[in-house]
Order: sequence, then C-alpha cells, then structure tokens
Amino acid sequence: MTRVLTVGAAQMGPIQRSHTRRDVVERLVAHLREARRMGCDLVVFPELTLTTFFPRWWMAEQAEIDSFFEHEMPSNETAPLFNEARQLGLGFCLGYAELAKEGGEIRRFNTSILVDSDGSIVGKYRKIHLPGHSEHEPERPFQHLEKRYFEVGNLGFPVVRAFGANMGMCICNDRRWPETYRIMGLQNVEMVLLGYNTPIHNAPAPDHDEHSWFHNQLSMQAGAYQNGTWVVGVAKGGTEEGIPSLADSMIVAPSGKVVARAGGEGDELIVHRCDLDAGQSYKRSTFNFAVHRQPDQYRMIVERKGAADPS
Ligand code: CDV
Repeated sequence: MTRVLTVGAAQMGPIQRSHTRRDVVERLVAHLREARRMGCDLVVFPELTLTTFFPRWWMAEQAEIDSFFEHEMPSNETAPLFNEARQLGLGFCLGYAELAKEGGEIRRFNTSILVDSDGSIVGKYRKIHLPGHSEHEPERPFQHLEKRYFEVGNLGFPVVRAFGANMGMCICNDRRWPETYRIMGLQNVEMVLLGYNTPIHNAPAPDHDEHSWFHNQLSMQAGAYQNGTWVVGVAKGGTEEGIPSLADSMIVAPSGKVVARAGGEGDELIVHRCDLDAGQSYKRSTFNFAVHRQPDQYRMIVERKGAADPS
C-alpha cells in the first residue's frame, strides 16, 4: 500500500513589528483552512513564525528581547491555532522563539515543534547552526543577532515517528550544512521540515546576494537527494521592516527534484502529495549507507589532518 502524506508548505509574507501575535495567528488559521480544502494532512510554517524577525535589531533590555519569545506553548495567543488544527484534523510544524526553564535556569532557543492532528506536540527541535554575530555591529545595514539572543540547540537532530513516517526538522541556516541532513539520514528520515528567514543581503559577503535563490535551492536539493528524503522548505519572505527576504518556498522530492514551488512573496500555500516510499530506491542503492559509507576512513583522513571527528 502506498504511503502518501499530503503536505502544505505555508509560506508567510512579511510580519512587521507592529503586527500582533493575534494578527499572525489569524493568517496561520487561514492557511490551515485552505490546507484542509486542498486535502493536506500536515502544514509547515516558517522559522520564528509568530513575530517579525527580531534578531535584526540590537536590543539591550532583556524584557524587550523576551517580548518576542513564547513562554509557553500553546499560550492564550496560540491556542486558537492548536484548536483550529485539531478541529480540522490537521498536523502542523511551527517555528517560534522558545523561552524555557531547564534545571532552574531560563534558556532561549530558536525552536520548531511538530504537532499531531490531535493537538499533541510529538516532536521538538532547537536550532543548532545559529548564524550572525553576538555583538552590536552598527556598520551593518541591519543586525543578525541570533548568536546573542539564542543558545545553540541541545536536542540534536531527532527523527520521530509521526504521520506514518520518520520525520525530522531543522531551521533555516541548518539547511546549508550537509551534517544536518546526514545526521537525520542516518536515522532513516523520510521527510525534513524546515522554515527560514533569509535576508537577501548578506553583510559579510555581499557578492553572495545574487546567488541567494540558487544557494537556497541547491542546499535543499542536495540534502534531499543525498539522503533519499523529502525536504519541505518554507519561507517568511518579502520585505519585512524594509529588509527584502527570500521567499521561494519549495517541496523537494527524494530524487532532488523540486515538485512544488511558491510563485510570490506573500502568504501562499503550496501543496504536494508525497509518496513516503519515494526515498527507498535511493536508500537501497546509491545512498545505501550500510554498504557504501566509510566512516572509519573519514575519521582517519580527518585525524591525519588534525581536524574534528566527522563521524
Ligand atoms: N535565519 C537564518 O538562519 N538566516 C540565515 C542567513 C543569515 C544567511 C540563512 O542561512 O538563511
């Protein structure tokens, strides 16, 4: 029997600083309703979905920074999203800034959760590859202070069984790193859900700006093909607080082919019926890890060069 999961990549247009969580949740609920009409099982929202992309500003007051974080999930403001999804029988993946209390300490992460159609949280991922810088760099046209506002994720790259598949998550900059996909590939991942906020201007390397679209697509296609997995990449795009950001949300098949792609920069749902077994032929042949990978060799090569252990 074919295992099919119909996935909606719910691209968001800009969220300005003046927009409340209530405004945003209304837009997310509209996405859910359309997804239901289009036969989706699962809807994927972007990174830091609930607010504007706040790491673009230097803020000295912790209370101001914390106003962008969720102190509980669901909260009063996000409960309507959970309720609507449960009523529609839809699962969703949501990125948000998480303020957690762990071991008596307050910790802050850039997080994604996977929520089952009964409203229960069945997976959590905390972003590992935090881009940008940790000090104020006023010479930049805008800041990228993820390294200041978040800690490096402490959950690894977990793959969970949900929606009848092996599901993984990563967030934005993670998609550029082959390790991200491979660590999940080694856990037999079948679908990777990822959201992003990617300013088109890259202050440390402005010559990369014109390649933004290509690098986005290249990273996701390579990750999908090299691990025989679906990749669902979802943007918060358009011009947010004056900063143009990449849209170009896409669903990539295990072949590496793009099978669905957003056409605009605003709120837009793209949908694909994903055959969850489509990765099997890649996992059994070219990327049969048990047969063809050579982790001992990789380790020896890296050790000879005195670099880090890649295994
Ligand atoms: N939110 C991100 O992680 N953005 C980075 C930018 C800074 C390059 C990205 O990799 O898209």
